[in-house]
Amino acid sequence: MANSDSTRFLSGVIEGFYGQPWNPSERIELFDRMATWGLNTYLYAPKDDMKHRAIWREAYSADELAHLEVLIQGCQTRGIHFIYALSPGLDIRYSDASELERLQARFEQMLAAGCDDFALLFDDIPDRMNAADRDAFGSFASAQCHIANALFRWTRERSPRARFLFCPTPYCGRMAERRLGGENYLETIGRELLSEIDVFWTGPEIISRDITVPHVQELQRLLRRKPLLWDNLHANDYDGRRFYCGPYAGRPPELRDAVSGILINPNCEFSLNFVPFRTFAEFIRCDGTWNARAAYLSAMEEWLPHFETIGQPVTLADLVLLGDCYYLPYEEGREAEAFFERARHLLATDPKQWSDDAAAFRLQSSRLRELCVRMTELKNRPLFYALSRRIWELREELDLLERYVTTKGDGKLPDAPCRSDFHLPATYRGGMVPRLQRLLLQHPDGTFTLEKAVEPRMDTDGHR
Ligand code: GDL
Repeated sequence: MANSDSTRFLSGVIEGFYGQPWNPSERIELFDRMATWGLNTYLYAPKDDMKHRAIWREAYSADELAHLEVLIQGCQTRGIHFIYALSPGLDIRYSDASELERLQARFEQMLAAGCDDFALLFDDIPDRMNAADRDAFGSFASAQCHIANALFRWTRERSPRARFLFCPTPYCGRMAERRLGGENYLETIGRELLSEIDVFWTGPEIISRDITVPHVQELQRLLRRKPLLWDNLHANDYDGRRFYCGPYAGRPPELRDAVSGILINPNCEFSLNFVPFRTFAEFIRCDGTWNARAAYLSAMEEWLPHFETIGQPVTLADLVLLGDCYYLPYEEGREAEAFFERARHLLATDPKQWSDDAAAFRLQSSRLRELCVRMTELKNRPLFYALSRRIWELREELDLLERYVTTKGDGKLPDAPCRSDFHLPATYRGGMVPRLQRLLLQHPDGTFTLEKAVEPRMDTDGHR
């Protein structure tokens, strides 16, 4: 691409999650927002575009290519890097020279479509080598460097200022500690991967709560280059019940100087990413301190017009309350957390100690519940469809809690147990997954034990 720049700080979005890829109009809307908000990179890497990963050797059809061309042009006219990624790691034979030719053929097609910048991703692949590859290269890291370097050189001959990105097999601190990819994997990458190639990293974890400057500086020493962050903070492909519309948080602004760029891989549902994109763009250009909550509140104000309804309007206070219930992976928003604590207090204490708590709880709960219902009136239907199943579930839980608190407050427990005609066994919290979830109990330190109900019963002498 004419304005491609091999040293520019990359900031932007990775479409890099599992599940249904975004559609053409969502991607163009993304580019518009990125251009307005000053983000410069879009990485095309949807795990379930089959030709990106599962059948990476197959070329795109004319129709598919036409769509990609529109995207490439859409980026170019807005001054955004369009980077095309392939993930051949599921079944590539590193020592077979014809595999490199296949990768080249795939890039060739994309070069012809106007793409200049590329990525080769080796995340989430089997952590073992076949015998021929082991004999040829000795290690996973060497095999991957060999193929990436060869492809990089080939690409630069055709696109001299191409940006070229690489995702290692261990791509976070925890994976490196577990020696994923083999001994000295990252050291080998640092030594053998050409220095012009950027290396992705997701932080201490796949989903990192915090990413500090010392953490990436330590990695920089191993990799012999500044890492490029692949930030999964707002990704929700690993849990279908959640989404994250909280702010970009847990990363200090100084981090920007310690990395070669930051790209965020967000919620699968495009329409739920307004606040993540907006706050991330603010973070990229902020100077000095970063106030995540203030950035969230201001982005929520900008998001509010998307919540126009055919009936009673949604207010900013409503939206913040709802957004706080779907904030960040490790943290609820302030109002949701306070609401949760109040509910917990009511369940744990005697009604005599409640004073105004029950009334306050009921008021807030019914407000939230009513808000969930009002979402059905949203004019923006894609936004409603993205929300609907999750907020339906929230509504059901609120309804049940209100019933329980009322029964408890009336002093009817335990003689007249709490029941609800809307929360019946099997249709409520039923199904194989919730049943399996109930078998094991996870503790705050991450360990698992048997749920009480399935622990082997003790005999009368205390033996199992
Ligand atoms: C991952 C995957 C990513 C996925 C994310 C969240 C990387 C490099 N790869 O491990 O595709 O969306 O977790 O589930 O992050």
